[in-house]
Amino acid sequence: MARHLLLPVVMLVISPIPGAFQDSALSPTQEEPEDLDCGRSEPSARIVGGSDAQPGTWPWQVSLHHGGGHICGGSLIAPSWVLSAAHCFMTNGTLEPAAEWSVLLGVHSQDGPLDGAHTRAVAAIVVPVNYSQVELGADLALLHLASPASLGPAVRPVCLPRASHRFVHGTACWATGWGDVQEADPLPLPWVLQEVELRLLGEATCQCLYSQPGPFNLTLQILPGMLCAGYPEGRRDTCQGDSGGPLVCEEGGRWFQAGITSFGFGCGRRNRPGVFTAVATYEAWIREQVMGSEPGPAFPTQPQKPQSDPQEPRENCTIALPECGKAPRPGAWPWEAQVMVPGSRPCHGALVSESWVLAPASCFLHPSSSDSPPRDLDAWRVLLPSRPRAERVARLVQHENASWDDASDLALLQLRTPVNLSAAPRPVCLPHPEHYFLPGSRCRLARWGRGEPALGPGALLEAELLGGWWCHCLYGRQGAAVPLPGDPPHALCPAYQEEEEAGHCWNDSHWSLLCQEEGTWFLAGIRDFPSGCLRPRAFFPVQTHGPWISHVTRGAYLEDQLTWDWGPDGEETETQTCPPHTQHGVPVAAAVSILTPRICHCLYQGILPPGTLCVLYAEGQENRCEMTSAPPLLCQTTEGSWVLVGMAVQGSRELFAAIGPEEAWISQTVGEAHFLPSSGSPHWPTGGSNLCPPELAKASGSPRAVHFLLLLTLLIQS
Ligand code: 4AZ
Repeated sequence: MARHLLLPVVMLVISPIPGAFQDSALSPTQEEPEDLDCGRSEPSARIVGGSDAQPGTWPWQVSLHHGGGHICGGSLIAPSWVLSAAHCFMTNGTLEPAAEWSVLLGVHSQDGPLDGAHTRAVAAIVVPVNYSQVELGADLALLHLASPASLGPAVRPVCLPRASHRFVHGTACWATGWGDVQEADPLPLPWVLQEVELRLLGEATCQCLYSQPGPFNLTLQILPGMLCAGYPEGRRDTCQGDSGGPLVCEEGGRWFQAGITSFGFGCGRRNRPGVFTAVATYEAWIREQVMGSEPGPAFPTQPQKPQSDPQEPRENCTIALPECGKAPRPGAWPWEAQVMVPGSRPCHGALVSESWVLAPASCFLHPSSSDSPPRDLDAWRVLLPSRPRAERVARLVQHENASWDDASDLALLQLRTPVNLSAAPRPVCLPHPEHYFLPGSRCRLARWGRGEPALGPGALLEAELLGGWWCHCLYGRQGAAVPLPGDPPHALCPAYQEEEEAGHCWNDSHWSLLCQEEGTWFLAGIRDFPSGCLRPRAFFPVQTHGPWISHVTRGAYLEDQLTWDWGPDGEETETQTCPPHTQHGVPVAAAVSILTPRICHCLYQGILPPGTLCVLYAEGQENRCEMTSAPPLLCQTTEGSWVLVGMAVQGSRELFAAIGPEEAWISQTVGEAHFLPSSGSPHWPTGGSNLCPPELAKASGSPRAVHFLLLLTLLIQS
């Protein structure tokens, strides 16, 4: 057995199978007797963006059950062998016992009696010993069945490619499975096997696509032994539950298994094609495991070998130009849709795909019978930009919580005929649930729902998104945990400069919030919270509805995050909670101590202009001032008066410009300002000593470290 240790891939076996370890003279390239017909399916004959397969089309597809339910797919490669993915069987680095698994063969729908299907117990599971995690490759497993499958029209093995087999990039192949039809959206009853056509992508293209920006700081290396299939624009893909299932390509009238569904980033996303284990790479390993089995898997010679090694076609990955969210200029929204319902004012919504318009459900709910929308859809029309005629409506789907939850006041209208997407109409991009709109994102308003907006049609309020902490705590409950970046926010707060300058308060909720990332507009929020004139106003986030929208529309433009560089602050994962007394509209204060000029000078290594005040946040208050505008520094005198002592130095939460030196100028400019006698503001001699404790200079910016070092410094001095 020591011989195995010298091989590049060794195996892990949980229950040894006689025969699996026997030496054999069969060389990997030797022709087997053609006793096992493989890769043939009945000529009669989700996966994301797929459709129901016809029974008998994919007779090698098996379902692997554990704990009474479908977990992964697999493929029958010989009467006693099933090929699948290693990650299906590993928990915390250990293989699960084979006895806990069963293999369902010849299944079409997994609901109800499994007519014509049969089950086999698993005698052993074998995984390459160099498998550790999907991203590092070797994600394959062999299952030895306790007894051979009964072959028939619905149960047949697939052909395996030899190591020398070359699948040409761009070839249309098929993936199959019972996996989710969208991210976190399981295949609905009756659980019919799904099929989807995927194109093989070359390694360079795949690597390039995966290098495009995405929501997480994702670096994926496509390794030898992996292959990618899908489309740069996403939409059609494998998903959770399809893992272990086959990706097959037809050649010379036979189906060869090119890949094993392994992983990907999300499902159906643009620039994130599915990653598969390249079966041909593992010919030797597979042969070694199945040695001695009669009949074993078939590795037919490639029917028509490509002339030369397939070159990477000139598919570059510049597709990245999104098809959604591009507007010629702010306010000229190519997705603006007006739904015309006889007898009422137009309702404003947004085009989210070729066939679907998103709009408030409250536009269509009858006030007296709030749950039942009108059914006279024949008379409804939708006006879209640059379309000569109004579109007709085929279907209205309301959000299930629409009638009682303002945050879910949404409906989707399906157009009878899909529109041709071009510069206009063009859909708006929708955010995934974990989209993180960066504080400071540029946002605009777009009309939403029914009614006359208080502002003129030309009003184009530009806003800047405020930080989540501030927004959440202003509108949320005291003591509530603030959602971390990556968790859906409860509210989005844009700050509108024009509104603040104009000093007026427009108070209606006929707006949606559009936010821009790299020139692409996302529908970020709908109708504002009932907030009166409280500013900043808050919108209900759309991102929590992404799964519902993609489930209904099967192809709305849920886009990857385009700006994802959160910087060091964004990586903080500490839970933050709202302070106890957040009253609407009351500014949030944090307790600080003003440091002596010497410590201030030492902390910042003498780079500060004279008169700069340094502060130290009290324990637990470091995160309280997530403010976009400069906070003032106020001190309370012993008599109880509050004195303005400093103004924040831009970009810093620790440094303030002292007001004191500007006293003369302020007095001249604002005659009425009250200045307290000098005791009201701290006065220390300026000019720093050079005697700085060496550690202090390194500690600026880290409140805990400063606390600790200050304590140390004081102890040494005393
Ligand atoms: C999974 O979790 C999974 N889109 C499988 C395939 C893909 C993503 C996830 C590829 O099993």
